[in-house]
Amino acid sequence: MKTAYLGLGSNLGDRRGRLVDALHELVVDPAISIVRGSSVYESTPVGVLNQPDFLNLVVQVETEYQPLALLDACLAVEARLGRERRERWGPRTIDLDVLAYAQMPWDDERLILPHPRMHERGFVLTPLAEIAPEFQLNGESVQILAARVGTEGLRPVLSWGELSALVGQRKRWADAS
Ligand code: GSY
Repeated sequence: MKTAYLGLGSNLGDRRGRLVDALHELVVDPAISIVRGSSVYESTPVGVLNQPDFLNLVVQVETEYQPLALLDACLAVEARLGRERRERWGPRTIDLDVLAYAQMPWDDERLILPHPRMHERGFVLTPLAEIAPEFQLNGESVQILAARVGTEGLRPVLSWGELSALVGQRKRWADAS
C-alpha cells in the first residue's frame, strides 16, 4: 500500500454534490482507502479567471494502485460522473488530480509527479497543509509553501467531518437501492 494525495475540484452545476459523488466513487473502490481529507474551500479561479468559483479539497489515500493505475481510476471516476470540460483551463463539473504518490517522482507523457503546478496553487497547498503539513515537495514542506503562497481567494465552506457525513449518507442510499 502506498500513500497518495488527490486534489478534487468542481465549478459547474451542483459542486458540492459532485464532490460527494466523487468521494463515494473512491470509497467503493477496493484498491483505495481514504485516510483523511481537508476542509472544502471555495476558491477564485486560477488560470482562466472568467469562470465560476471552484470548490476544492485534498484527500490522503492509501492505495494498492501504481501511479498510472491510480490516474486511470481518477479518470474513470470523472467519466462515470459525466465530466464536462469545455476548454483546457476552463470550467469543469468534476476534476480529480493525482498530486503526489508517496515521495516517488514520475515523469511520462501521461503523468508528472509531484503535480508540476501544485507548489504555486493556494487551492491545493492550503487544504494539503491541513492534512499533511510536513509532506515534502521539492525539498520544502507543504506548510512552508502554503504560508508563502497565502490564502487569498480561499474561503473554507465545509469541514471534512460535514463532507464525509454526506458521503456516508450517499453510500447508505446507494447500498439501499
Ligand atoms: O486542476 C485544477 C483545475 N483548476 C482550478 C481549481 O481546481 N481551482 C481553482 N481555484 N482554480 C483552478 N483553475 C484550474 S485550471
